[in-house]
Amino acid sequence: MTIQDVAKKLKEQDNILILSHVSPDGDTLGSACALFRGLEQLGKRVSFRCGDEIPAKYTYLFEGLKISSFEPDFVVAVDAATLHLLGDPGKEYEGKMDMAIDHHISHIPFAELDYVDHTCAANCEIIEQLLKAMNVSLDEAMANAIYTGISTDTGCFRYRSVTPQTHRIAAEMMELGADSGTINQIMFETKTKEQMDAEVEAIGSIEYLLDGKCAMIAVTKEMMERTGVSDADLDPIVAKPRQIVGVLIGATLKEKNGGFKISVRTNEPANAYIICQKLGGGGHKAAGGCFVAGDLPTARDAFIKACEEYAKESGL
Ligand SMILES: [Mn+2]
Repeated sequence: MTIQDVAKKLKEQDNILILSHVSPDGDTLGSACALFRGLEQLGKRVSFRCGDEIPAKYTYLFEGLKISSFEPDFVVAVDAATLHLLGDPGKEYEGKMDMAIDHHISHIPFAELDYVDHTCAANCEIIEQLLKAMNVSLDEAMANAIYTGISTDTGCFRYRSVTPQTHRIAAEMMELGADSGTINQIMFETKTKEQMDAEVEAIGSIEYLLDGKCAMIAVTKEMMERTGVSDADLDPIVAKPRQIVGVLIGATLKEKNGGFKISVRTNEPANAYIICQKLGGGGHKAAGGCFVAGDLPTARDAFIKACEEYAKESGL
């Protein structure tokens, strides 16, 4: 299926619901908001849902959008690698999902039509191509949304997933009026005091494994409650362990829903995707995630075992 086919299919629809994944990030929300605006420009009735609350820092993406609820004829998920990642709305439309647009190499098909391009650093790169294929005239709000997705999913253009295309699309969005300076300041240079307190504590919990090739930090519910930090505010912390010289595998264990969500970030040649797969998760080469039920020692042990197994197999 080509992007033209996706465009044609969407253009045939009139009542469309867009779904973003849970723990929403700039890419899933940027994708949803840009697509929402594009479809509205084409005269479609559009709605949006996300299984989690939208963090306040993304409010600008939704400016001027009227999100009403109606019975959709067509449901499309953006930036979601699995049905499970869509949370409650995903459960509701299980088996009735019409389209999924995604860029994760670990994507497990769950919709009637799956369009996956894992050469894109951000799902918003696909959305930009899709809007053009639908002959949408991109406006400033769409440009801000697409820029946000690209910038946030690439750690502000630092990750290895970035390609010349990534920069070209971002540059084009700037030409259309995307406020890159403000967006990047909000996303990368702004912290709440609670966030800073939680980061200090989390970094204090650092442990080194595999002769220093793996660094691990943990965030417990108790720590989150005591510092008052929100779940979403902890996202930037997952980049920290990998920043240490000699560390190939950086992991952050965050307590959630009766267990620990493990976010893995790797340096070459380590592969986050393979490690996370061992624990039922997925992701990309440099970034992956998985979930282990139980208390901190259980999650820690499971992760260490997965890393040791991976190190043996790969000769890390
Ligand atoms: Mn993404």
